[in-house]
Amino acid sequence: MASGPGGRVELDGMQVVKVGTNIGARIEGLDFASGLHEGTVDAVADALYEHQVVSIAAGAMTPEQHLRLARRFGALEENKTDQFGDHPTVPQITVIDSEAGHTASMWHADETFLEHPPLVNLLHGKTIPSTGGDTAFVSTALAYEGLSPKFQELVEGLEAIHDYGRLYEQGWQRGADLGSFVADALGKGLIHSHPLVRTHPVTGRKWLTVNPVYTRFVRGTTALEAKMLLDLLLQHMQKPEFGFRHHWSEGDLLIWDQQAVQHYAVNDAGSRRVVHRITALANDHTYVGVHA
Ligand SMILES: O=C(O)CCC(=O)C(=O)O
Repeated sequence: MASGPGGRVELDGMQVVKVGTNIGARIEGLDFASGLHEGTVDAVADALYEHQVVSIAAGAMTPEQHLRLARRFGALEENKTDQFGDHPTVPQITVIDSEAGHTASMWHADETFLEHPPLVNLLHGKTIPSTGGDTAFVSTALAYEGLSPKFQELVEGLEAIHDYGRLYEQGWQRGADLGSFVADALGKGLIHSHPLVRTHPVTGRKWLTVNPVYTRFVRGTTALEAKMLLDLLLQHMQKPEFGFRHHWSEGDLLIWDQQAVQHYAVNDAGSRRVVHRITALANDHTYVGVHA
């Protein structure tokens, strides 16, 4: 591996180019058509952990190539969500199609109501809109590092409850008729307590786990304290300096580290947008997904 000008790192023709000051890199020089060597796949993983979000011009990457790269990061989730679509032949691929009304225009980390939430998402851009439809990110690691030492100390000892029902509760609150969905979601028992601060197993960086979609309350605090604390942390996380926005080109493969960022699918596509998603879980866990 060699370092070149402009912060570039090269391995077997692969180049990593920073595209955001604090997070985000573009991987260039890979030829998906001829297949990736094991060392190159590892170098993609290294780039991901360093930059938190990476994109690659993957062209007409096949589902098999998509699956192979995703397996580098863990066991693959099988899609069973009522919010997105199924792939006709590959159960691990989730189809997100704006024409079918699929959207995830809210800040979130995926499935944090699980004991072991997903680790990495890999989205392949199949149909890209003429304008809009970006995917936006904020770094939960930078957000932690941006807190004052006194606040870091305060949040380190706390745990929060994340639950699947909260997703529907928010829709219900906005006026959609989702009361029965909340009851159904709560009945599934998809609810877990997580420390507010976790340490990334690869990078060793600390990151904030709370997100506006699934985090319900902070344990051992009053309702007002929990509300104020969550509001403060979630607002703090939105500092533009912690963020990065990917503007899609057809064939892009966008990979992000769920233990380092939260994401938001900007719902302003000027024409149809279709992306195919694969989600990697920790290797010793399997889960049939239900959510956004
Ligand atoms: O469509 C996107 O850009 C992101 C979709 C999303 O939120 C997800 O995969 O969890």
